Amino acid sequence: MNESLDTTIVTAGDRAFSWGALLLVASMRMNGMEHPVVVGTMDWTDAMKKRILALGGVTLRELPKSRRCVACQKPMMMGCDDVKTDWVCWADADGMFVGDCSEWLVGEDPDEIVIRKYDPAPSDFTDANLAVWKRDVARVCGKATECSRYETRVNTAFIVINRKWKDFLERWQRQMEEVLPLDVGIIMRHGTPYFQTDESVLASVLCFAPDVPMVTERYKANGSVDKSRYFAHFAYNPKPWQMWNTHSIKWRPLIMPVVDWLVDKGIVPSNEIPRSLRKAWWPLYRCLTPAAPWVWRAIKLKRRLFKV
Ligand SMILES: [Mn+2]
Repeated sequence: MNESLDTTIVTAGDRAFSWGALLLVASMRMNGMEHPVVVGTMDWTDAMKKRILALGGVTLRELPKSRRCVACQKPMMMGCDDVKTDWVCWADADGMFVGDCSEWLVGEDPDEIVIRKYDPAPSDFTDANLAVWKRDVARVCGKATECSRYETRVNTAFIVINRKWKDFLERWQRQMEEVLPLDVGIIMRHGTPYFQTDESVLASVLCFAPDVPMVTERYKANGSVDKSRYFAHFAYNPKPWQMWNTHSIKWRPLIMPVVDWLVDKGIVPSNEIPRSLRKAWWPLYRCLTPAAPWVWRAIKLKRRLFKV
């Protein structure tokens, strides 16, 4: 196994994702992954900052105030000065490491970017959208390749890249600033050219920009070579620390040991665990899973309307 610590894990989240980031970093430490971690925070409580710092080897960096979703800060965070190692690994705060994943945190080839390609290509990977990507890449980067390098796009929940690609990270950041609206949320309208925001823009750059790293053909962090060591990504809302949905309940047996570990280590008192992660509340949350997306949307709407 590759025991190299020459990589920094970078993640970020607003207050709503602070519990996700805590679980992510706790899953590393619990599995013996001692790599340095940089966490971008936005409006976190002091208690959450204290908890994540207690895991050791963690640097916090306040994210710039922006109306764009936190995901649009990924390349800036990966390229920031707090990262001192030759490699950097982005891991979404709505994800967790299962087992010791040290081996997947460094690339095999510095010229490659380790990132998962969708297979099959998502429905927004259309000729019309590709034409917009190519036009925008040419406008911002000065030129674009004639044809797309790939026949699908990438997923940005987990990325490993060598820091020699700092200019490329800056180009991804600049491209987002140029093509995404100033107040963009986590996704845009379905079918639009940049529907998946940071993910769509990275795909446009990888497909058409000059001088970019090649996407690896050997993505392993999804358990493809070892089913016991992988990065689990909790797609779909609500997230496990909010409510359980029909997709996420399969992750519960993996998440609960991390919660127990945080309590055992004295990092979080058991009465401060979010209700969805407390065993006593499980029967209720389990009943709610089919309705979770709607219940969660209603709670969020109520919060927005009444500012509670
Ligand atoms: Mn995510």
